[in-house]
Amino acid sequence: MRARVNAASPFARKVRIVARETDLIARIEEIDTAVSPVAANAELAAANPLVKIPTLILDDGTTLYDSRVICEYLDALAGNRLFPQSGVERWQALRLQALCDGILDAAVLIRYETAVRPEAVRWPDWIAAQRGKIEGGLAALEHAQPGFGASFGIGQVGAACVLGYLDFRFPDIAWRARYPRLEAWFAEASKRASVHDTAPPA
Ligand SMILES: N[C@@H](CCC(=O)N[C@@H](CS)C(=O)NCC(=O)O)C(=O)O
Repeated sequence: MRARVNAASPFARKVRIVARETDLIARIEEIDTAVSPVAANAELAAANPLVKIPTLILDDGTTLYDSRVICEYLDALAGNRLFPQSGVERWQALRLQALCDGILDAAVLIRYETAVRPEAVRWPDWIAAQRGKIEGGLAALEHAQPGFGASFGIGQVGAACVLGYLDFRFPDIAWRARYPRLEAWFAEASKRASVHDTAPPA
């Protein structure tokens, strides 16, 4: 399998962590792929009409996207270690994943608004509203459902990607000052090889 990813992408990091947690990494070639929301990468476009990473290309040429689909596919291949298969645990895990993906959506939108959109047409209200979603999401994560810290499943994969991305792109958010439980949890989670080895560039 080939995975189109890059070291800065928090969504790609979800897949990179899952590939390591499931021990499938030896079967996956990670291909560093540059993306821009305003300049389509032609090679990536051939595999994914949405021109986004992560994209997984299976050995038979089938492509899978987005991060949720790829993570669950890899986990199924490995015998379901990270996605509970049924019951309340499954919905809690999927909701936690959705919460983390939503925080990342808001953060990536701010990143594009501030790093890609020309300064003359930036929209401060838009940035503030997305920032509000990040704060609301972090508060919900801090008080997440019972069991958040007790295991490492797809929700926790997402949380590690959120906190790592905020440290990488938005140090001004200084989330540790307001979310002590997340701080303690992330310190522990960062010791996992899958999290440590996929950290964004310093
Ligand atoms: N919902 C998607 C989001 C993926 C995404 O937004 N990836 C970004 C990089 S972090 C991307 O490829 N952006 C290029 C673009 O928006 O055209 C997923 O979970 O995989």
